[in-house]
Amino acid sequence: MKLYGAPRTRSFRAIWMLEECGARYDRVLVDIRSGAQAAPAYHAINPMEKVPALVDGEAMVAESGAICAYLADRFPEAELAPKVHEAARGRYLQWMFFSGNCVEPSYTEKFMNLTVDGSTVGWGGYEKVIDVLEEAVTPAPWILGDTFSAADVMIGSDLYFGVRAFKLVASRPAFDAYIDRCMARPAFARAQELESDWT
Ligand SMILES: N[C@@H](CCC(=O)N[C@@H](CS)C(=O)NCC(=O)O)C(=O)O
Repeated sequence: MKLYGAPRTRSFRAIWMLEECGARYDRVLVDIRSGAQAAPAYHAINPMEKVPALVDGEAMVAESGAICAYLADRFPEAELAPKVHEAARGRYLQWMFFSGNCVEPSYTEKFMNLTVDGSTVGWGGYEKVIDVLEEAVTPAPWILGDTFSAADVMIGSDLYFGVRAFKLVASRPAFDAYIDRCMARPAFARAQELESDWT
């Protein structure tokens, strides 16, 4: 299994997930700061020419959310996703998709100081997304309740980057407590080390 990525990018989320799974994998640096993502060999892996991307035998997966979902299913023994017949699978999928469909565009809205009509845009607007995230992480400890899942890797990395790393999102007590819980996971700490030492 090979993870293609670069330091200080969304590759962090994929490494965190690989570490949660206990996967054996190689990290392959795609030097996006010098344009390596446009090489034809990498284009064949991710036509968007962005990182991260995962290659597992014949399987190729790009998009960090899809990589997390793929890994949760690929390593069922890690128990990072409710099974298909379990009721929790519904909320699990909801939060897996909420990250890319709502959190990401809401961060872009905030970062670019855009004015949007919340009932027209699919993500409902930045303030709404932040309020919904606060509600989601309040019951604790994890987004599905007692069980940590790939949905926490998605939402946890969104909040870690939004609140702590980029300080784009004003913190709230529920965010701080949730991010602290995420950061206390050994897999999160290993991912931080591996990502910063990616040469
Ligand atoms: N939706 C993609 C976004 C990936 C993305 O934007 N990656 C950035 C780094 S965080 C990148 O590769 N940028 C290089 C470029 O666009 O040339 C995902 O979640 O994987």
